[in-house]
Amino acid sequence: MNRKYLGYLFEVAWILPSVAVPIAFLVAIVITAFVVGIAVPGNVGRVDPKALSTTPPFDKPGLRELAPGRYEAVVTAQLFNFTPGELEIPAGSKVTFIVTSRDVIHGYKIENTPINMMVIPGQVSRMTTTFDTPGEYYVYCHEYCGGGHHLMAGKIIVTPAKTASANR
Ligand SMILES: [Cu+2]
Repeated sequence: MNRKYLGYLFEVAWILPSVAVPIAFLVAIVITAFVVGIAVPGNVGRVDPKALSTTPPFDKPGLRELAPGRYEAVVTAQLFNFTPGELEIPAGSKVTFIVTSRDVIHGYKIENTPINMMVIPGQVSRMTTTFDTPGEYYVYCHEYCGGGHHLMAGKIIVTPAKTASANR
């Protein structure tokens, strides 16, 4: 084997992966877009952040019972608090959080739960979880949003589930 041929092999060893890697990326994009159906947020769940006070459900933020044990929590984030700042939820409830921002990008994270969302003006963030353990859950903004960011917090109070003796 002469030196020239070795040099050629070395060249090919680099050219092949440098062609194969972008092709693999392209295939991954095509699969996620058309087979798995992952896409950037569309028009579904968009709102006008300046018109939240007249746009349902954000015109009435708070907790709504949809069915026994099934709740919907509508929350708005703004500099530097959440509305409502405090929510009381009976233990065992399944809650869907529907959150948007009035001004800049915020975060919505509830400690010890999977709820961890970006809150983007104009976009509605939605996530569901079940609260099994009574107690206080700290809610905080985890996207730096300005001078009062470190004060931007809320609270979820999970109350012990209603006992059988409760009136129906
Ligand atoms: Cu913040």
